[in-house]
Amino acid sequence: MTHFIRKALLSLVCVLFMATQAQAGFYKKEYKLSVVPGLGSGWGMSAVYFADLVKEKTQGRINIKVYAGAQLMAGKQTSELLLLRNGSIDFALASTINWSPQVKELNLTALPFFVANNPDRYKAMDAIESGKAGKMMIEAIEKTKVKFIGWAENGFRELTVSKGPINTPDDMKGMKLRVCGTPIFADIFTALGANPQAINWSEAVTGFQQGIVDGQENPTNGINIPLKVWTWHKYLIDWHYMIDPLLLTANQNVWKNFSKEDQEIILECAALAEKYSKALSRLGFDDGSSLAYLQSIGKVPEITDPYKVLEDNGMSVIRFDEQKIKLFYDATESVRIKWTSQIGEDLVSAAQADMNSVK
Ligand code: X2X
Repeated sequence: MTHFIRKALLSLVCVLFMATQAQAGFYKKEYKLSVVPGLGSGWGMSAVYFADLVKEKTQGRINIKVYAGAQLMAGKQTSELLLLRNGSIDFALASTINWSPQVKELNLTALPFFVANNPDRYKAMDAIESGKAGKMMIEAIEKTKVKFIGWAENGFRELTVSKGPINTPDDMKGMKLRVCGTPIFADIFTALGANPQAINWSEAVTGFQQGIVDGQENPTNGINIPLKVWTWHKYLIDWHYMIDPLLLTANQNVWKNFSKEDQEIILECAALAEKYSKALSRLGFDDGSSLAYLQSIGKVPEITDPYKVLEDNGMSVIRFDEQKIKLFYDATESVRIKWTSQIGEDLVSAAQADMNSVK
């Protein structure tokens, strides 16, 4: 009898154990989070911030390690989505730019002079993400069977060049510019008369060192400053021609294996990471709210005045006024038309409506 009870109890314990596991799944010792640039970039810092928060708030149950420098995809940044889908990568803090070859909707914010063509470019970006257009983008991402967890930000992309200044599209004639291997970039820079060169980020710096290209475009706080871009380029064209939102995402099976409670915690951490990431990206370019936020969480970075740092390091910053923007806007009209039909008229109109609602 005792033997029978003991056996029954043992079975019961086994069943209960299996039930909890079925609900929550087995957790891996380490989850790999992919990031294309280095750990010193705003992007890398945001990824580490997120991973640290998750570890702390799950009391170590979920241990995410950030793999920077595109190392999980051997440098080939446009294969990140595929690797996340097939489970080689567990999490990604990914750029729309690197996924847009596969998810056409993600070209939306790469439409030239589209988001920044608003009185407050940051408000316009936030309105898209929290509006109808953002919802449509998330649906497009989740159709590829990855879990969308939250937004973050690489930033508005500014041009840096070794030869300058650039004031009109004519000044860009024949310039060799490094771009990522995503088709809309080739179209934009070809329309402006330049000579775009598709080079993975992992090889781009060598290209700058060797002078293979005359310039490149990337966000100032997130990439250009940490990279010390002034080492090779003397001009920064502050034109905000497009913005690069980041997508915090997870492999679908990895996500499903987490308990409901842990999923909630991850989403909370993602919301905090979004605030941190946006503040890093916008610091020195907005009305001061990014600085105030970073102060409130005790994470003010060393550099708070990006224009001063660029100039102190010998760069000429060419700020584009409305008149100059108009020249570049007109020169890229054909790109907006072509890519609006690729992205989908409905999505582009939804984004326009979202942005208009905060004008
Ligand atoms: O390749 C780039 O320029 C970078 C680092 O910004 C992205 O991955 C989109």
